[in-house]
Amino acid sequence: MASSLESLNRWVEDVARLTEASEIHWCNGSSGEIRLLNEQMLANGELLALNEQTHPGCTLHRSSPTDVARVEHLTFICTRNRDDAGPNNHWMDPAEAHAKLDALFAGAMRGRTMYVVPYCMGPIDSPLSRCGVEITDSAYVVANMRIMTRMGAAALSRIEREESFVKGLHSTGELDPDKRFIMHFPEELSIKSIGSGYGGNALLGKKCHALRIGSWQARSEGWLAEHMLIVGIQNPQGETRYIAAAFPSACGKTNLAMLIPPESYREAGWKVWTIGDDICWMKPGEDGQLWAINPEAGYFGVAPGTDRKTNPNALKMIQHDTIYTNVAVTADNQPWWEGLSEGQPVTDWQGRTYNPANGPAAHPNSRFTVAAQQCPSWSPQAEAAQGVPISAIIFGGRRPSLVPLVFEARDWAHGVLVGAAMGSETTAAATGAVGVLRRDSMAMKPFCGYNFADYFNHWLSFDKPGAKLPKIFHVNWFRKGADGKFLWPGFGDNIRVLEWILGRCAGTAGAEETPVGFVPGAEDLNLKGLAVTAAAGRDLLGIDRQGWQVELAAIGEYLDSFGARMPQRLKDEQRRIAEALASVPAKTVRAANG
Ligand code: OXD
Ligand code: MN
Repeated sequence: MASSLESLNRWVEDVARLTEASEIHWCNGSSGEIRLLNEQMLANGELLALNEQTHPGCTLHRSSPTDVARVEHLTFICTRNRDDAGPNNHWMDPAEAHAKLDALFAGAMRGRTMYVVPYCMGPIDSPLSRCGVEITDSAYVVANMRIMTRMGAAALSRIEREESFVKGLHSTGELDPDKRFIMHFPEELSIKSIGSGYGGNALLGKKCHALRIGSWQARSEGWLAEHMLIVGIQNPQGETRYIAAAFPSACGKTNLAMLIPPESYREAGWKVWTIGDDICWMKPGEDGQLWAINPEAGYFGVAPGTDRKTNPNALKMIQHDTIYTNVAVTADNQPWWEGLSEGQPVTDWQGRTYNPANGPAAHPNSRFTVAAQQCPSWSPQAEAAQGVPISAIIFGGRRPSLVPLVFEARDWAHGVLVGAAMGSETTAAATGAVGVLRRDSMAMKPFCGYNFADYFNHWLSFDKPGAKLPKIFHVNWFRKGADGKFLWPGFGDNIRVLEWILGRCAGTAGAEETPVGFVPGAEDLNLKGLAVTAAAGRDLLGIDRQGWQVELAAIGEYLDSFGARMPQRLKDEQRRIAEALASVPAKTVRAANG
């Protein structure tokens, strides 16, 4: 018996019998254990050593070329009632899903070691944290889980104390895309994933547990599991305020979480602290504020584009003790990816001699896995059991037109609508039509474990007497001018927008009231030292009434697409804004405190 928890032992035995694993290894998370696993993987080629002088402790994993990303079309939410999964998810009946997957798991670990990985999502002593156990036949998954979660003996003790955990069963199977499924059973708090060794499909603590099962748990227990970064902004007075922000992919979440302020701000005493770059769990505290933790202990970040200029903190962070996946390597065995200004690739992500005719040297979704504490801007508050109080929630998307640089929702219900309506426009850089808007409510489209209509209702439910909820904002770093160029410099200068946001929270920053929300006037934002012309400023902060009327109609259609479960309060909010746009004269009203 490996645990004092009978239900855990029984499950492990059942899985071992079904999969015919040749050995069972209970992971304790010790440094000796990981050293041995790494030695084994280096010996069998699952990991390759990188240049020990320039990148001490770093290794490279090359995945199967057909197994390089999350597979949304093979990801299912299996609830008894199909409507509980909602139109935002692929659904399968739980009995059918279990039968299908158990047939694939039968004998899947023959000749393989089955690792039992107890883990805790969040600080080990936090009441906000939740635990799980992943069974996997991949040593690479174990090594990644050890970085991304609090894994091992301490997590097992908590599981035994609480007698409750999320069950995740994973096998790389045959790595056959036709036999690949990521199934979630929220009513049973369990996950079954087979046929992929890729991060989001195989590190079950991350998207599967912390978001899909987590969002379900959060609804039943009164908290929120969100696809958000958490960042602390320290002002010149030495006060730190925390912001949680949701963006769809390719909108700079990791960069914002690790932002380095421009020199003038640094000299004035501004500092940015990183708590998390991908997932945020928030719960109302006794004081009515939302308190947040990052359930993860590491970053599983996209390598391409990471450079001294875009994210110097990230580049420093991944210089040592990092697992790289599907990057290219240089002649002297250093990791390399597109967008890295130093070095030249000689071997591509598939291990072939680099030839530009074969496409990029590093896979566009190549990754680094690294402990959060290695980030130069890592905040010790990331370990705080009570979490950090959230002053502002930001939603954002890539909107080349219409949507201003920043606006503030007038209240919580309006903010929920802003999050529900969130989306990104496709650009010329991607295949397909340009300027097509894809709605991705709260950046949770691939990750919400239940019906979006119920999810919006859950968000609305936080607005109750005694609640001291954060203010909600929308930002758009990607607004373009008539010449097709970005109007806003972005990156470190985004702190100027965060300063306004925190000023609004403190009641010190001015704004103009418009039908779509509170927008800063040019004089309300610190633009000192920026080459933003007055005309660009007007474009960045202006409200095009006609354009917004079209947008509101589209938002109304989107809400209606969820049918009868869509909360009336959200529809009323959409109607209120549509009516205000139709009736309010184009002039705006100044408001110091909103
Ligand atoms: C994602 C990720 O795909 O964080 O959102 O990996
Ligand atoms: Mn993510």
